[in-house]
Amino acid sequence: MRTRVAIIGAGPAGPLLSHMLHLAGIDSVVLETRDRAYVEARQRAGVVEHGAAELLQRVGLGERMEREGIVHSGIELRFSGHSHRVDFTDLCGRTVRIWAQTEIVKDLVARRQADGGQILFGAQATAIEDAKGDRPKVHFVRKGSHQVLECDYVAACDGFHGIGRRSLPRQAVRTFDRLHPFSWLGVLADVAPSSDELIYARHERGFALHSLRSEHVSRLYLQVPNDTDPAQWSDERIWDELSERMALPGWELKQGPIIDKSLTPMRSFVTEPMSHGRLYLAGDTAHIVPPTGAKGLNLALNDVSLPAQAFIALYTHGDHEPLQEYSNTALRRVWRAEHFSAWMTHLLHTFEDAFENRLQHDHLEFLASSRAASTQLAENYTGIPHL
Ligand code: RFL
Ligand code: PHB
Repeated sequence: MRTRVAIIGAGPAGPLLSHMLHLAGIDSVVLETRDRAYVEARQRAGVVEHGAAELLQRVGLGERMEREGIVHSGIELRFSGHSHRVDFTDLCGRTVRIWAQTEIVKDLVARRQADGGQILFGAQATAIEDAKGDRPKVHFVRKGSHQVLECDYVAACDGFHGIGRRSLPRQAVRTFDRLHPFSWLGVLADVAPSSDELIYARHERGFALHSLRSEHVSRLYLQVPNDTDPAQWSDERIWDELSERMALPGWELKQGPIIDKSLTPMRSFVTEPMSHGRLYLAGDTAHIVPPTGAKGLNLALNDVSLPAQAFIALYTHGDHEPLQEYSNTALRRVWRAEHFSAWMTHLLHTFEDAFENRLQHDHLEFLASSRAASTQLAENYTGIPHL
């Protein structure tokens, strides 16, 4: 089997790259270890920033998002019984969209299949051979048989636990890693959202987030200790804790059946550089952010738009430079998102340290009173263009 670009992983990053290459007439094959139903149902992100929404529209994948997604022009911060709205439109002229990652993946997979693209589900990449040579190969196992995909380039979009990052020689990379001392217990609930906008709440019992998936489905998160077993959290306990952490006079959290429950560790992680020879890393395989800043999906989409343009420059104009510059260009946006995500995480979660908690409170008061401080949050949350 042979293709120009071998892509590992069909999260949002891999199929978007394959689609963008297809628009320029460049052939690719996507290998995905899971089946189609699994990747289309995996509950994850829900916020699409301004530039990422524009990117999806530009490549013809924005139609359902435009029709069914919800435009949000601000978020609410809750702390010490106060509420402060950060008005994105007023502060920086941009908005975000509530549009689930599951829907983006569904549209991408359907579009690749309609265009005759190859996404091989149930195909687990096991090794990347000769990334430094002219003819790299990806070894994979499908239906019990070992196969080889020969290619010009490999794009590893295989998430944090994939083989892409681990295929870079240890001496060629530097990694930056921080595991935060808490996790998120996330639930999906069959109940109309209790607020029109996202609520980020800091409470002495811990952080809580109110998000949504549609007019009928709410998505909520609670800060919990790292070793939490979601099975120990009954639906009643979850609703009680959410209500207490988000409490505001005159406001009530609507409750309903919980249809999904999961635990997400909070990690910050970056690999430098994001390429080695003919192997390019994109998305969660190269970097992880804690979800407080809603940046992971957006970084993954932005990452792949760079190699897509770089492969197009190479195959259509023989221009190697954008591909050579990929890692440096991508890392600028990655580090901005890392800083913002760590900062939001720090601002809103409860720590053991009393001094730290007192500083957070002061910072939240400052955000609520300073337009400049709120503007930097709005700029980063909606996504800084041209970074
Ligand atoms: P993915 O989505 O992990 O996809 C990688 C794919 O690669 C496959 N794979 C392999 N395939 C073949 N061979 C192998 N050896 C393979 N190893 C792995 C996997 O099966 C999988 O299908 O990575 P990608 O494409 O880089 O996308 C990254 C995003 O999924 C992630 O950053 C976001 O979901 C993060 N995130 C959020 N991001 C936002 O921008 N906004 C948000 O609101 C937001 N909320 C979240 C989040 C992530 C969360 N969790 C569960 C981690 C909320 C949560 C709770
Ligand atoms: C979500 O809707 O899943 C979501 C929203 C905002 C975040 C993280 C997750 O910061």
